[in-house]
Amino acid sequence: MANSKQLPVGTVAAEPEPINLDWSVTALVIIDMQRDFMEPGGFGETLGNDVSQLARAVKPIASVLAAARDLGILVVHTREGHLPDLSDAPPAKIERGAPSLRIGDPGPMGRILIRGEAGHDIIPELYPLDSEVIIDKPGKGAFYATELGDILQKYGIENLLVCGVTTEVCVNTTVREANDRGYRCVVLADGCASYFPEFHEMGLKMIKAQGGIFGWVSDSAAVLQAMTPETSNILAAGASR
Ligand code: C5J
Repeated sequence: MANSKQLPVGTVAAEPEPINLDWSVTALVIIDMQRDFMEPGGFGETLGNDVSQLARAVKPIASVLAAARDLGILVVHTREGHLPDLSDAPPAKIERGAPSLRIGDPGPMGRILIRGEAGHDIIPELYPLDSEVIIDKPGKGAFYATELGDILQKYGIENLLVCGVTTEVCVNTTVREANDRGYRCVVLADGCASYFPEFHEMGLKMIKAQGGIFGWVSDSAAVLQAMTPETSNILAAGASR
């Protein structure tokens, strides 16, 4: 079941080169914009991180999300987290390090990184519509132990616009999984963030290096321009595909 609407093709300015995206077969994938990563008292902060580093990604994602909704492209939100009985959380993940609270412990937003708790929810600014896909994932990659691959196949998706947190962990892992499955991934630089700015930079460099070994890197302004029918060029010279 491909997108029932015939949508235009847009040329996205990106590195290492521009890319033409047929919006009918493109999905916006927003990774883990959850309170547990974004707000004080959640999983991210228990690991000793400065969660304020991630706020910069919210506005760029919100603008692309609004445009994607207007255009009618498939929107997928992911959430990292575990079942209340922790049966899907490997001991190796729970036990490592010396966090102030471990996965499953009670915190100010409910149990840390547990499905159904307030901290596991997506931040209000990017809250999913009922019609949008939500993928609950136990790992860092959105394909591991989830139905994401089946859903993308059902909709005939070939390209992913990827954003969210954190750049070098769940965004990078998902892009690598998607690349191996044959998807063209375009990562929004300003729609991603890390607790470590240097990891953000390197995480993006790793994706676009070597002729785009894992995918393309663009930004919200370029994607918004390519989503606007009046300004998007169909199959512009120099763009791949
Ligand atoms: C992390 C994520 N950083 N969503 N998760 O543990 O990147």
